[in-house]
Amino acid sequence: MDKRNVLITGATSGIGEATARLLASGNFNLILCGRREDRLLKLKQELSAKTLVTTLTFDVRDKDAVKNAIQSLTGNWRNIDVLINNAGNAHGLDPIQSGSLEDWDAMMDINVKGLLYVSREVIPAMTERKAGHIINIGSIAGKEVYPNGNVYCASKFAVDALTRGIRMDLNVFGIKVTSINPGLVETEFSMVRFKGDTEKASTVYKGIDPLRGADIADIILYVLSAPKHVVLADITVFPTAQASSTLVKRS
Ligand code: NDP
Ligand code: 8X3
Repeated sequence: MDKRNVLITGATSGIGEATARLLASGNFNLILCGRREDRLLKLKQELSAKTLVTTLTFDVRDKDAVKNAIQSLTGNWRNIDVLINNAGNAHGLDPIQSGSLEDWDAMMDINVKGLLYVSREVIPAMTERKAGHIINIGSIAGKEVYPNGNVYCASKFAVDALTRGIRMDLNVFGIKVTSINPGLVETEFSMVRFKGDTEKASTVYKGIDPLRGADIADIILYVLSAPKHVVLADITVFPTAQASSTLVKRS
């Protein structure tokens, strides 16, 4: 079987980077995306020993940049078989009455509109070829709201709704759509949420054995390994210590 071309947004750290590393050893060519070009180039250099890798540096908030980047792909790279919409973050953890407008804009613009811009650019070639697989990285925050999670939760609820809507619209084309909804994964996520406050960030994972990016990568590989007639539609995954957004057993 020919190698599949996989476009991963947010490949510069955490879940996206771990997924790139795992898929590089499989039957996949990689289009790695993110804003931090130095990291993309370093990863490309490393993974090129295993598979074909190209990089696209853009901010998913910038619709022209998204369009230009994806349209700059040439040759076989234009045939994107798998789109992994992973780029995203939480910004802040504040009650609604004192939340920052900049944080709210960032979450809605990146997690929701960014996912839409990338999807809109990639999907038409999939519908033309009547083939493809879209994997959206949602969150348990897109299934349950938690205190002070307000806008981040809203952005991930939107991702959940979009995943379902995209699945319906693309059903006629035989395109698979999967949503993966993790609980606590130790990545740069909390460093971003708490704006570089290492103390606050490490508290999130204190007393538990959290998920790692590599755990989500394993699930993505499993999802991509299913036979043609099988789609894993919606997966929620927790570390064993977690039972819901708010119920976590800490030592
Ligand atoms: P990281 O902070 O480690 O990774 C986030 C990635 O998103 C980075 O590669 C970053 O790249 C990219 N990104 C952020 N903003 C932009 C932007 N404006 N334009 C382009 N790329 C952007 O966090 P995770 O790996 O944990 O997060 C990945 C996904 O998983 C997110 O959607 C997150 O909501 C979701 N998630 C995470 C959980 C967790 O507990 N960690 C749990 C559930 C879901 P760069 O900065 O280079 O642009
Ligand atoms: C990330 C998981 O619980 O921090 O989406 O919102 S949580």
